[in-house]
Amino acid sequence: MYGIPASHPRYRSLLLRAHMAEEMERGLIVPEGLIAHGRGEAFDYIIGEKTMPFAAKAERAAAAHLLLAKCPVISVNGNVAALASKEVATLASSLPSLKVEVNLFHRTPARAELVADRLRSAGVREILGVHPTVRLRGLPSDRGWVDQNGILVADTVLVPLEDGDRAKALASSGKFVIAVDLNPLSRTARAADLPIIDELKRALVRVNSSVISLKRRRSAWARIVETTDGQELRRQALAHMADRLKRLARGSSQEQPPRAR
Ligand code: PTJ
Repeated sequence: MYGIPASHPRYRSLLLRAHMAEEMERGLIVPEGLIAHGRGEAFDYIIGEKTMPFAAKAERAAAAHLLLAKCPVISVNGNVAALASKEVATLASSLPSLKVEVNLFHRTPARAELVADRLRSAGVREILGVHPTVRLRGLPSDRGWVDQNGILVADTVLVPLEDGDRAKALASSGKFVIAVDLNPLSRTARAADLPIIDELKRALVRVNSSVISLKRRRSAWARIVETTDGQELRRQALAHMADRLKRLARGSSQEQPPRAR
């Protein structure tokens, strides 16, 4: 596909890049979105391109938080729509209280419609944020435009591939912020109450499985939430990356950089 030989050791990664480039040509993602994707790839390369225990724990805790929330919202930008619309739709159908809201940094009415169309084709029934009328306090960029029935009144917001200013503004307005970001050093990961240091698609699949398995175990939700320290999990991600790099630098045969995906 895309003229990339299937035998290439980084075939899946190259395929995904070609898909993202195509999404940029369609206008779903912005050129800056390609840069953000490349940054994510670099961090995932260091992590080892798989979900590590600190992420698995955060994903389970995210499910418990979303189940406990009165008004949970997932915020969707261009990159999220291009990478994981299907996973967003699956999560929204497993958790009917979850609202799906389009929120863009580089907002144009046409892009907001494109993101909404992509979500609709993936199976999301109700999409907020396409014509937002209110602003979130403390956020001067276009990300400040929010839906009065969504992020404005949300108590818990899941913000994948986010910008630090917005994560901070959401947290300062009293919302519980769950971020998905492969970069544990980002301002978003540092500002979030619960940073999930994992790749977006892997993270959403696991949050969804945990929602399904925890749905009937209401008594477990509060305990999971109380025993999870998001910032401690972020520090564990950093420690894992530092250890892995040290092992690789020593030439450990057990720890090869990722190859085929
Ligand atoms: O669609 P728009 O207009 O709202 O713009 C979206 C972008 C992505 C351009 C905007 O949000 C942006 O500039 O994001 P940043 O500040 O570059 O942050 C994106 C973060 O997501 C970076 O820290 C990346 O490491 C991380 N990231 C990239 N791809 C993935 C990821 N994290 C998890 N999974 C990924 N697939």
